[in-house]
Amino acid sequence: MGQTIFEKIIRAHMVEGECTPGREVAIKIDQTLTQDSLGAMAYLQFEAMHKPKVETELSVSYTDHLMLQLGQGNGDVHRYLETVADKFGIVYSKAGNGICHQVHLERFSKPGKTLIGSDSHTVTCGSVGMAAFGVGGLDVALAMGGVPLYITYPRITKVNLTGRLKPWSTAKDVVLEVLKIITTKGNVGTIIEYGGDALEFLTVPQRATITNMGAEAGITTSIFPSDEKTLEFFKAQGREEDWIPLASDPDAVYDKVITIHLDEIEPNVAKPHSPDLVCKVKEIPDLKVNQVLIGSCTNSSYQDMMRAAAVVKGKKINPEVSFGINAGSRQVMSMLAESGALGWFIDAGARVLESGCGFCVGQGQAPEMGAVSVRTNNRNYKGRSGTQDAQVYLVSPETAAATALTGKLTDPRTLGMEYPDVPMPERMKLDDSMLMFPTGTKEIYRSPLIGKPPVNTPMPEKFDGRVAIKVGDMINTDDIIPGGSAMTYRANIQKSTQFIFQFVDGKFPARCEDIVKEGRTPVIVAGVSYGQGSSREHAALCPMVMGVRCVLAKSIERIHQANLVNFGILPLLFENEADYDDISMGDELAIDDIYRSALLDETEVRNVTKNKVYKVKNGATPRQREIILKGGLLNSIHKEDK
Ligand code: MIC
Ligand code: SF4
Repeated sequence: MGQTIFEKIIRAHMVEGECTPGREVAIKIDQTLTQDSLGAMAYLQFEAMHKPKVETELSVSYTDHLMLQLGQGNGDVHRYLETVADKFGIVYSKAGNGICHQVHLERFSKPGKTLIGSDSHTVTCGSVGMAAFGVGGLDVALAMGGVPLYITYPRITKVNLTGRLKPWSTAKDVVLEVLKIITTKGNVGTIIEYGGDALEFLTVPQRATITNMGAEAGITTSIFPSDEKTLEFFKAQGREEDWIPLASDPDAVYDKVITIHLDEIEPNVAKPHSPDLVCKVKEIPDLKVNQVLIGSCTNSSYQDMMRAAAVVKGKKINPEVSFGINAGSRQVMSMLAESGALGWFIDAGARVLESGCGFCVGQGQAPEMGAVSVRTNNRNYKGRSGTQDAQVYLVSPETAAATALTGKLTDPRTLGMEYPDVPMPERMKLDDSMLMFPTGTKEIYRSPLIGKPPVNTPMPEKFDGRVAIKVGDMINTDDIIPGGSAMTYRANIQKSTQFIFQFVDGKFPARCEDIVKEGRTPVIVAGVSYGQGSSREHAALCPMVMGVRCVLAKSIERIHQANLVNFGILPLLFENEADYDDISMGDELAIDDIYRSALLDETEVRNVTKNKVYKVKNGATPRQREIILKGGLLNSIHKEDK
């Protein structure tokens, strides 16, 4: 039987296990990346392993999330990251060099290699034929220490892209179509392999927009073949020697096949507050817009920015709109400046923001109360913009630029302009001077903000739980632990816990404290797709510090579930979803003989308050169940230290 691209890469990196959907496979990791909000904790965990150097082919630490530097906190983290990278053989990308996924794609991606990153959008590099995964920081720390990564071998869906995009229809509109079809839930354990005759017209930056938003669908990753278009990209990056061809076998078998005709794609928009609430832009006429922002790791390549610049060139934006741009990397920013396009933006009335995550994660540009904000990034979760009641719509850069001109959500085809032709430049501007290559000479910088990785204890002998919070469906990690100003404290768990469920139920930390005081274990009860969105392990780490030992949900998303396991929290899934309705906040939940029950595929949770018994499935694999009982992976690392 022929092999898919994914299977070829996994087989070439397999350490143990098997390529059968649902079974665990351990793979060697070639490259890792981290960003500054989650990186510090990952490097603290790596330090706890006492390895002299990283054991990967390449590890890069990026500075892109914590860019505002209001007070010394962000600067402290940057300096720690720079010095710890120098010591352990890690490349450090300085603040201003760009967003991790954009820069990694440009400067370090390699077809056929494995990449993990402590950021869910690490999957972006699937666009050049890498097997790229978003994971928790602890998984990155372990991979840097040479430990293989365990993944559950996924089911593979083939998405055939046929035909050709019409002018003004873009890669963003394609991935929004994919999200409309597969939605943000129910995709755990799946990957997408893209193929079809349309690929000969899709450049790597376009493919990267598509793989990037796989994270929103909750798929493990997505991957494109490495072909002539990929080679064109590597030539432009001056890295032709890093390219290899990679394709699936003609008789490769897929779990499912979806076909999307690109000729039929029209400008799309994701409505508040979920990336899968997709309709056509033309279906929302007359929506007055207060803010337009172009940028993020989804849509700020050179071509994206140039097309948007061409739309506003020689015109003025609507006076009632606040318009901002941030290029994905310094490479893009510099080329915009040299081509004159930066001037077109400025003349039109744009605010120029620095290359980084910025508005995408509530680091600046929070709009006014109740504002309508049209953005090119990938997530429009409630409150993520920094304004709880803002209405965020996700669109392509072309639609965003047209909207900035009119002040209303605008289908760019109605502007009556010719579609700006922006081919892939033969050579991008190459300047790696903001990458710091390790010298092994610097002292590691520490400040009180840089804490220690917390350690869990083994599972208590008796599991007497109490429901500390009951949440609904699709609770994302931004709901569990917000972005924005809370991100400054990610290197310090005690401080981070103050923000847990801040906008969902601010009393959660105090309630956990009370439950622990009465000698019980706090339990989180949740609906469908609990923990979707980011890879932030703090969404598991902070509850762990508060004593949580079990999440009981209808379903849990992949990265979050792995993080729960890493920190010794048992992920249990209702066998009968209706049992969820039965449970109330404060109910006493008991699991009998936890050291035996937690090892089973199926077990029971007793609701002592309601005198009911629920059948539950264990979300963890047999290997992971042992880790949970020991109190998580960190605990075992520290045990080995002693
Ligand atoms: C995001 O887009 O939500 C983030 C911020 O990049 C996160 C990482 C984080 O929480 O720091 C992600 O996507 O994993
Ligand atoms: Fe940064 Fe936004 Fe991309 Fe996350 S999604 S890495 S916050 S630009």
